[in-house]
Amino acid sequence: MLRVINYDHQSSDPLETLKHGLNAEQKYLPCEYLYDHTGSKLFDEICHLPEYYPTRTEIGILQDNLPSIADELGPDTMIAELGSGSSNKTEFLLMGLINPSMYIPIDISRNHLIESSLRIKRDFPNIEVVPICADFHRNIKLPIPTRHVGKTVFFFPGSTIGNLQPHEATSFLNRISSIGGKDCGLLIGVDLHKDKQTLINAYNDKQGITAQFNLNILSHINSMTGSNFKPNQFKHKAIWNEQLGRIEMHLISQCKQIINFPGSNITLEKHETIRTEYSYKYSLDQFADTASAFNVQHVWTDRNNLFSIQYLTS
Ligand code: AVJ
Repeated sequence: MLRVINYDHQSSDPLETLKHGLNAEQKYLPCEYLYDHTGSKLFDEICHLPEYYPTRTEIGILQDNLPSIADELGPDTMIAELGSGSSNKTEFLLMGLINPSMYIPIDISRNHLIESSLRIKRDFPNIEVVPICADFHRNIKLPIPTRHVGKTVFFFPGSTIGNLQPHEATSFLNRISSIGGKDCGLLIGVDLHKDKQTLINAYNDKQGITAQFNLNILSHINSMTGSNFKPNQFKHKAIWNEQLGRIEMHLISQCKQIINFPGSNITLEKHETIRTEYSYKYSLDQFADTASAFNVQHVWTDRNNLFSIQYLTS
């Protein structure tokens, strides 16, 4: 039996949010719309690309440092994973920890959530698995454990934090710390600054999978709203914004075009862009400042300092 905790958030009208972004001075679409069924499959492909270093580097750091990570987190932990998806990295973590007592995957996608919860339950019969179906950007409460547990530790891998602007990341982590209550921990994957070419290549792969992933957001918006974006009238571009320390993904309009969008038409000039994602990269100092609700306890990196896994406590 799997007990699923559900949140039906009165989320703000998605049409209004999309319309707002498409009428802004720099047009944008919220990056969560990259992940419909096709988008999630393309993202899985991205994670295996030779140019896309984050996934394999993060898994390597996790595997190479399990005893040290387990030692920092302590025994009997309750692990709450933010945006658990298919919980791919979780198994490595749970395998290394000392007698973890509870696993709480939190994800908006019900199918992913149930499928991965059942898998973790089967593979770790001593761990109580209590999935929460919710948007972790909204307010949620963690279940009260049925047996004595050690620390409550949020697991937030993948450098998903990089999608937020640093000031948004600060308030997001503040909120996470208050959900966790006093003395909670955060085990987080944070992508690091590095040479420009490595960054550009990671978001402009040779096979064009990232381009497909980016363009797919338009098909997703079309099927959600009935709009008529023509993906072949756009080109993918990812740039490194040196000053702000972030990769920006854009879709460049190849001609002047007018899109029918429910309630309003959207005019795009030739070469005008729609921004679809930020991916911020951090120095260790910058991240410590950004995560001001927490204190950094330990940072693990790979030998090339491409990526970090960090343990922080409130
Ligand atoms: C999952 C948000 C961390 O920013 O690297 C990969 C998403 N976008 N290629 C990232 C992504 C383009 C990824 N995050």
